[in-house]
Amino acid sequence: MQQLLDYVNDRGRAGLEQEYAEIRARPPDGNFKAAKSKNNLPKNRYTDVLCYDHSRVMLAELNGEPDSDYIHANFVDGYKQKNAFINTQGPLQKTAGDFWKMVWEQHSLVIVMTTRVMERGRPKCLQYWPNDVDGEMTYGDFKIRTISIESNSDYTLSSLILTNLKTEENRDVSHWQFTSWPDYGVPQSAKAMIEFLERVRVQQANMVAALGDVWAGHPRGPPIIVHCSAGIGRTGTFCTLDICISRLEDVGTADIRGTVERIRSQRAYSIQMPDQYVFCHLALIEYALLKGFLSSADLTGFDPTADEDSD
Ligand code: PTR
Ligand code: PTR
Repeated sequence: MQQLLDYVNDRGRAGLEQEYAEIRARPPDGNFKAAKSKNNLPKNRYTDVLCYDHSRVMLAELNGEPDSDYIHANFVDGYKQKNAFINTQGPLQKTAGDFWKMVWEQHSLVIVMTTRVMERGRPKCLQYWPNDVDGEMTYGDFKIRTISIESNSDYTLSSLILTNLKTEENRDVSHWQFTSWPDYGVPQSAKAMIEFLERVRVQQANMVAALGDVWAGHPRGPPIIVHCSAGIGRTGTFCTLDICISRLEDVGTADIRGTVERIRSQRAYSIQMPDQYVFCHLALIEYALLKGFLSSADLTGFDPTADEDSD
């Protein structure tokens, strides 16, 4: 981990921002054919944020409905785990039925949302789940009921029951909304984000374990769905941190740049702001300190903001 400290110290904030600019300057490496098809254009929240073909999540097609397999969502690998995540945009009124269909078809148990529904007076995401206990909503073939809510200053956890109205089957889904992360920005402190992330992992592990044999061959279970508004900036930052923390726990090293590049190869444009790229470094250092991979003595002379105003 000393390596990460040296890396950040050598570059300073300006150097990391430069590194991010290099990553971002690379053109997307893949096609966006499905996202650009005439039927699908209205299903994209932002016209300038498209969804790769090669990693997209396909919905079971509806007979006679062209392009009904499309949703703005991509599989993203985790640390030594293929398709650990599905990164997606915040559902729109016209895509909320598709969103819940995806949750159902992929057997997802946990949804992570890193945006608020409205930010600075603008809609960022549909209120696609009931935000009151016993509230119910229906989208397409799915009914969603909220059975409990736990709120604190940085995040809200809602326990939901998802019902497939066609088969009348019920499933538990756990919804985790991080509420103190501004779009185009970073959380004020990494602590809350780290706690959030750890609780999300424990939740996924508990839900997978509770299903017993169902996930026997895949002990880490189905993909965790992660979304913000566009599903690239904050979503990409969350996944970067999760992957880097897993690597740190496993082999004690960090590879933030490589992680961001890999995520971007599956979910185009992931990590939207230089600040978010810098945040990944600082948050990982904070995590390393919290968990004893680094001691405060290691931080003597560490000043990532040193180059802040140098150019
Ligand atoms: N067209 C939007 C823009 O003007 O920036 C696209 C966009 C929106 C991109 C939000 C990123 C956004 O952030 P996030 O992925 O964190 O929701
Ligand atoms: N409105 C967004 C922005 O300007 O950041 C839309 C956008 C998103 C534009 C991604 C370009 C993007 O690609 P890249 O991250 O590769 O520059």
